[in-house]
Amino acid sequence: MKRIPFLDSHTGGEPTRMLESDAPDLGSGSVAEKLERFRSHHDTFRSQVLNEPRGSDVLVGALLVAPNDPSCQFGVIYFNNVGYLGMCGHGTIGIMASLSYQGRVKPGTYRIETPVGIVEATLHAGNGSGGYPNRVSVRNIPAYRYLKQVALEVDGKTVHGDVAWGGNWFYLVHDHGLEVSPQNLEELTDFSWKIRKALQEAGISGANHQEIDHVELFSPTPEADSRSFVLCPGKAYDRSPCGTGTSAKLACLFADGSLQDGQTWKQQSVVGSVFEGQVHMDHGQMIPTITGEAWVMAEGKLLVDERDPFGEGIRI
Ligand code: PYC
Repeated sequence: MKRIPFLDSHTGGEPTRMLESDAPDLGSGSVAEKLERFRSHHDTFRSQVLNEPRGSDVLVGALLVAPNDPSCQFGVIYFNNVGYLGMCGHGTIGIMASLSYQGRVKPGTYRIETPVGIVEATLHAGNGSGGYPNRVSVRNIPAYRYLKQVALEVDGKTVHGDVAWGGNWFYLVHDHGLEVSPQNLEELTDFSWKIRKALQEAGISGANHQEIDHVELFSPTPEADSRSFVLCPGKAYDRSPCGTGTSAKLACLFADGSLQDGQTWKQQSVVGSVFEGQVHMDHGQMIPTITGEAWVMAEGKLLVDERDPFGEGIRI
């Protein structure tokens, strides 16, 4: 019987499963190199701990690994039901709150090596209702808008979207004509998935031909500066406002002159949770910072019986 310790949290409704011990040995080198070893040689572990029946399509995994950069305290690889993420904003808030719950971090700033660069996570003082500090600001890697208002034919209508990088690639759409509400999740999912496919068919990608695997649909809301529905690569929607998606949004606003250095932007998710975001220019690069709270919700050991026909998780 294999036993894999985990700690689950959620950030604005979006879950993160933090794992560390009893994981495959990914060798030495940078976190980006470890991710490649994970992907090529240990993908079964991803499916085992994240896919049904031990996990679900919504869950994001966060494997803590030793950082290569000596200035970092932690390294992390994020993954989901279909593959791997460059960065994950809600996940970074989630692991900081989880480490805080475990007593491994105190309020202060920590540097974390991810496959796409180093982020800084600040755990704020003050206890959440669980009695541990759980409010976190993530100073992300530089974000930028790559393409502006790219037209796309989807389901007989034309939408326009910016292509932006916030640690993952996003296509950000305002003129979709759909209601961004929890009552409309099926239609939002369906349309966003069609957008994703249409982007592929039209050969529209991020820089260096990288696939745009996240779609964001925005609408106005009286409760924040904007509300969004974010579709993730495995067709699950993000219950949080999406940290990397909010970063991409901030990059577009900043590029349009609609957001100033240091100004706060409140991004609400389709289920109502809110991240606060700001941008700061640093050496000519636009650096987003995202703030939110996470809550621990389960800890234990996943059990994998070697005779279990679904021991490797259900891969679709
Ligand atoms: O918060 O960056 C994020 C994220 C990416 C995918 C799911 N959440």
